[in-house]
Amino acid sequence: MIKLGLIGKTNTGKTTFFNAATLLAAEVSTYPFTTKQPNVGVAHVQTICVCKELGVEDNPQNSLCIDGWRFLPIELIDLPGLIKDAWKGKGLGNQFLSVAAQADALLHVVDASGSIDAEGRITKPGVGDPIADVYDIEEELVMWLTKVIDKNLPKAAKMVEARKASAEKALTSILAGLKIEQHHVAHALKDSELEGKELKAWTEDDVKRFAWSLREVSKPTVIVANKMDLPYAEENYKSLVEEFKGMFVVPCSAEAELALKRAEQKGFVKYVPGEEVFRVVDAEKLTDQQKWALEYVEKRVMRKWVRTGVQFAMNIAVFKLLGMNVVYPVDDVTTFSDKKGNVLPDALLVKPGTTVKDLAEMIHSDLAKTMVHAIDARTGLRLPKDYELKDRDVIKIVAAAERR
Ligand SMILES: Nc1nc2c(ncn2[C@@H]2O[C@H](COP(=O)(O)OP(=O)(O)OP(=O)(O)O)[C@@H](O)[C@H]2O)c(=O)[nH]1
Ligand SMILES: [Mg+2]
Repeated sequence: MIKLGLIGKTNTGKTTFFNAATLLAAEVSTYPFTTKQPNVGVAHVQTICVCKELGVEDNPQNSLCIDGWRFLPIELIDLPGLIKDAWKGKGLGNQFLSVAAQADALLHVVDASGSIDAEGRITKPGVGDPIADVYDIEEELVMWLTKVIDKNLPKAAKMVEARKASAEKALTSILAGLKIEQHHVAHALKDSELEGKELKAWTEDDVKRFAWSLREVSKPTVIVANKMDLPYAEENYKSLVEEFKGMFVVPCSAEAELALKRAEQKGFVKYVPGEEVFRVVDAEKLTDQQKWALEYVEKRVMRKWVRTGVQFAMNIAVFKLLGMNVVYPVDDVTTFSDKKGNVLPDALLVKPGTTVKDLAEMIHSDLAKTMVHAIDARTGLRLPKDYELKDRDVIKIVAAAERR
């Protein structure tokens, strides 16, 4: 399953985001460092389902379909707030950074209202400096990565000397535990202009440059500008967009999303996460406080920022940064169903470049061994094993036994 990690300073709203996205009740408070252990839960990314286009009523098994939106499961990891010098092992720094490294992409949550001070304590909005906060956390990640590379570089240099591996392969092997792949290493070597340089000749500065670049390519990151419902957030959001050009900065109110999800669960409102509207079901039943809260969300968040940003931030990470495609394996190309008659039962997230052979492998290793070809269910066309899957493909895999 694709993993997204929530990182950021303490009190920026990571756990609130996590709770809104997974609807689990993990501890939230205004005290710094409330989260002591990583929380792991299942959230969903959202895409337009193929059911409407194909004119069928689906019954999803591995995912959900709500009003024509397909929600696919991903893993969300809520990390304890990072502190300055976490990379030196302060607090439980090292441990948390290794958990962050297991993520495919990161959501960097920042308090856009500036209502936390440099130490992460809640103060008045407008006091804190969200841009500096982002840089502080980035610095921690890079310093930690630098430390890991530094420590293992002699090992990689030895592998190269013994002609056991190229520099690229040797570096990949020492970084394997951090979900860093060879193409990331190749990219970072090029970016940091270290392609031809012998590993044993690397200076401290080389290692740091390489770590910066590796951090960027291996852990694509969305900046989540949270607490957009508070004063000062709009100005800070604009500065964040200006400062981090080339990155996605998503305006967000995790608190608003949580309020809407809870109201939806109680049946007070009709709300599809990520949709730009919510509707009060029965205004009579609401208490004054609930009415006030929903009006606050409507006025401060939805009307101004169109959406709460929680769903949007996860969608951006998975579809824009990681470029994932969604494919629908089926067994019957006329009814688009599985053997049990479930229509469009599964939707799978696949990396760009995934072939039908890889898809067969994802479904079952035996299927990969016996497959002969695949069929595009929309057109009935036969697809070779090395056909690269596209977004929204509906695919039947034909195995040897059922060849006609
Ligand atoms: N106004 C407003 N407050 C928010 C929002 N999101 C979170 N908060 C508040 O910010 C405070 C900190 O939230 P948490 O979710 O515990 O923050 P955290 O980043 O997980 O903190 P640590 O676990 O200590 O690192 C709480 O009082 C939340 O209610 C938001 O969108 N708007
Ligand atoms: Mg927390």
